[in-house]
Amino acid sequence: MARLVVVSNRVAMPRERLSRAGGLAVALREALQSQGGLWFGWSGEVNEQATAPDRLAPRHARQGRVEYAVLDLTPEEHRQFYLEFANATLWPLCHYRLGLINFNRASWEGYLAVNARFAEQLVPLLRPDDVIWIHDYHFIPLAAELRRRGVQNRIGFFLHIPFPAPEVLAALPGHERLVRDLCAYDLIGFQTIGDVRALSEYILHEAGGTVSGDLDGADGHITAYGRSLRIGAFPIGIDTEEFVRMAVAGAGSAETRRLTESLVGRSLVIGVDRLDYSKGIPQRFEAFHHLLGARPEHRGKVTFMQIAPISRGEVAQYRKLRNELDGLTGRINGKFAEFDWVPVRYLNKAFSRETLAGFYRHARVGFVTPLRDGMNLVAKEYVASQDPDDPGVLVLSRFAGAAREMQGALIVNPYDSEALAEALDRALTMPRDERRSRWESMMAVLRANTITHWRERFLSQLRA
Ligand code: ADQ
Repeated sequence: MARLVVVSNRVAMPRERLSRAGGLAVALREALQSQGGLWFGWSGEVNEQATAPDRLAPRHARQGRVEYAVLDLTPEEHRQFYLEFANATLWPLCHYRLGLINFNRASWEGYLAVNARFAEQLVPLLRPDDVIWIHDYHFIPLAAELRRRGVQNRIGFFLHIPFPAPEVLAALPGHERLVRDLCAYDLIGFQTIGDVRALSEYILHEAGGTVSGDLDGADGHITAYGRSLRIGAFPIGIDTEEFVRMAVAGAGSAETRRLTESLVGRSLVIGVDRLDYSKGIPQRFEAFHHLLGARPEHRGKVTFMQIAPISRGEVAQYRKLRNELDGLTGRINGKFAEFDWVPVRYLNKAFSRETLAGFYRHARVGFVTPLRDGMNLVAKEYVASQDPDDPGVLVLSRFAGAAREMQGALIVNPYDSEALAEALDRALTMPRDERRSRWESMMAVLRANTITHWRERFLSQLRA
């Protein structure tokens, strides 16, 4: 079988512990191991000494059948490509937050230049029959840069975050170039049919291209800019059985026991996210505030625990969110806490996946309220971690990609804090039979669409 080449912004190097790296890294590494391959991307390092990018050669490692090649960024590349264009322009754009976009031409040029440099340094490592799989918004132009350098291999792209509607995308100066470059791929995979439709609309109405085939069946065809390619929805999954196993093990861990003891019989509502404004965390806090105000019977009986490690701390919008949440925590606890009960526990730290699984299993409610999310794996992990006999309830935003599959959840509008509070009340008082039947329907989906299925579906489509 032809070699697989994976390109992603962060590469999980051989020595990195995968318990921290997460399900996606494990799935990609498995695919590379089984057929042999190369994993290429940013090392995660900024080389302070390097001012000229062309002097930064890739660093190589090898483990089993997998080769790794990673590149450092110069301080300027890191700022323009990563902090500014990827995370302060594309990220808010794709999450429908036009008001948060920070666009400047220098960072756009920097983004294109890093993609060109990565292409330049990847080309000599490629073999003619390699199948190339590029991940996420950092590398949209990479295939086009490879094509400019004569690469004719199959190249697939998977976007982990939402693809915005054309009216939103058109707010980005340079959107034409971005979509034209996107069409250099042979297959584009999105999380949901909504994202597929958004690109199709753009192709039809902005690019003057054509769209045909079965969009719902993940077999769409587009022609535009002199190229023809396939598009489809490939909703990402989790390693469901591994989560079931971890949740059982995690539930018996010292941490989960300490958590359970500290709750002294109170119900737990849990939120777990990177600290990101797309996740709707302030709305969640407001909803809990509403619940305690409108439903006094829950006071002293429910604890809300939000786990949110700091992410992208160098970007201004993220610092602002942090201040907002610090304020909300203080306000809610100041108003409702008793000498023996604190309503909100807010933690800026990460936990191992096993500990999280144990916490999820103990939580009566999984509270997942993003304002926009490509998929949201926490929602799936929460469901997989439940005790089949006495499962908790998932309260899930309609704007998470996961809402299309997790129909057994209480689906909510995260902008409506009062409705969120009502959903929390309903979840906290839901009879066991209803919890079970909802959980079983979601678990069936998680067993049918694991992360391994996702990877294999995408790769077989790319090879076909
Ligand atoms: P993210 O925005 O990072 O991913 P998500 O899908 O929720 O969002 O994945 C987060 C992962 O990190 C989960 O596996 C979760 O368990 C883990 N995690 C979160 N908080 C943690 C904590 N405090 N400690 C330890 N682990 C934690 C992007 C897109 C999503 C899409 C994924 C995968 O934004 O929409 O689902 O990629 O495609």
